[in-house]
Amino acid sequence: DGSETSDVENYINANYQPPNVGLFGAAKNKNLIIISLESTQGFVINRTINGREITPFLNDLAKDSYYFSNFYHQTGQGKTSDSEFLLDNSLYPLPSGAVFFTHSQNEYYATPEIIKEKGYYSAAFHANNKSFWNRDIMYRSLGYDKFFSESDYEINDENAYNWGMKDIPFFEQSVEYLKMLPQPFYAKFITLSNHHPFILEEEDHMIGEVSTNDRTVNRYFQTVRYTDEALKRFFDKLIREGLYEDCVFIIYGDHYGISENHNKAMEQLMGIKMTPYVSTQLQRVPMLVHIPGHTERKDINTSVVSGQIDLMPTILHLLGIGTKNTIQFGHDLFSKERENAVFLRDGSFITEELVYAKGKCYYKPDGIEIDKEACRPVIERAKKELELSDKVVYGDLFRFFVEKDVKE
Ligand code: GP9
Ligand code: MN
Repeated sequence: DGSETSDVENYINANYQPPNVGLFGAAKNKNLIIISLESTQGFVINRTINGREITPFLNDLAKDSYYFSNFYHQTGQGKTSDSEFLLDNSLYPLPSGAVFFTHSQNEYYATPEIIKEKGYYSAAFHANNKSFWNRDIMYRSLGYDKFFSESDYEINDENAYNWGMKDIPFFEQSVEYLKMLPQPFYAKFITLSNHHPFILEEEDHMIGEVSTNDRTVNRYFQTVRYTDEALKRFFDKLIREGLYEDCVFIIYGDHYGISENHNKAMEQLMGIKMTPYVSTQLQRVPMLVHIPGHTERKDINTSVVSGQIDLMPTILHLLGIGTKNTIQFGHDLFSKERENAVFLRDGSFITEELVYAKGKCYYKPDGIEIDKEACRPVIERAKKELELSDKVVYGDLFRFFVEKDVKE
C-alpha cells in the first residue's frame, strides 16, 4: 500500500546525496573488515596520560586513513546492538528498548543481504554467548551467512576475564576463521574487553591509571589501551597472513564508555565544566576508513558532522553499490553534498553551527547558550526524521519497500 510508505520515500528521496565519484567503488570486490570498538569515545584519540598515548596504534593508523573527527554514536538503550542496527540498516534504533529484541522478525534490507547479491559472504565475530542481545536471531534477519560466537572460540582461564574472552586472543583466533571465509567477505568484529567496569588483569596493563577520585574513569584508559594493542596485533597478523592488502577497514566506537554519572571526574580530567553542550560533544566516537595502498584524496572534509547512521551508505558507495531509491536515513560521509548534521536518538542534534541537548540550544563555535528558537527548525527536522525511521520499524515497512528497490 503506497500511502503507508510514501511519506518515508518522499523524505528520503528529497534528502538523497550522491556519492563522491572519486571514491565510489574504491573498495569494489575487496574484503571489508568492520571493527566495532566497545565503549570507545573519541576523546581518547591523540590524548596522552602521563606522557603516554592511550591509543598509539589507532593514532598511527588514523594518519594513514580518513579519520572523521565529528562522528557521533546514535545509540539508545540497546547499546552495542543499537550501533549494529545503525551500521547494517542505516535506520535509527528505537526510542526505548532494543530493536534487536523487539523487531528481530521484521523484514530488512541490510548490508549483508544487499552485498550477497554482489557475491559477498558475510560473517559476524563476537566472543560472547550467541543469544546476547538476541544476535543469533537478528543476524539471520539481517542476512549474515555466519556468526562466530563464544562457542566457536577456545576460551579458558588464561584468555578470559571480566566479560569473557579478551580482545587479543579474540582477534588472534578470529584470523584463523577469517582465512577460511569465501572472498570477498564482509566481516564484522565486535570487541569486548573495554566494557564497564573496565577491569583487566595486572599483566594486561600497558599504561598507568589516571588519578581522579573515580576508579571507573581511572581504569577506562587502561582497557582502551589494551584494545588498541589487540588491534595492532590483529593488523600485524593480517599482514603476515597476506590478507591485509585485499581488505578495506572501517573502525568505529559503538557508544560512550563513561556515563554522565562520572561527570565530576571528567571535569577534573579535562579541566572543563560539564554542560549538556560538553556532554553532547563527548558522544563523539572514533571513526576511520583505512584503504591499503590508497592515496588520500585531499578534497574530503573529514571534520563533517556525521554519525553511525551514515556508515551503511558510505560502505555501499565504497563498494560501488548505489543507494538511490533505497530506504536509508544516512548519507555517504564522502559525498560532496553532505550536510553537516547529526541527530541523536534522544532528539539532540549537532550541526555545523548549533548543538541542541536537554532542551538547551547552543551556538557551537563557542558553546554559548542561545535562544531555543534558533534551534527550532532543526529540532523539528530531527523529530520528523526519527519518527519516520520509527515508523519503518514499527510498521515493518520493508515488507513493502523491497520489491520496489531500484539498484544501480
Ligand atoms: C555484549 C557486548 C556489550 O555482547 O556487545 O554490550 P553492551 O553492554 O555494550 O551493549
Ligand atoms: Mn557496547
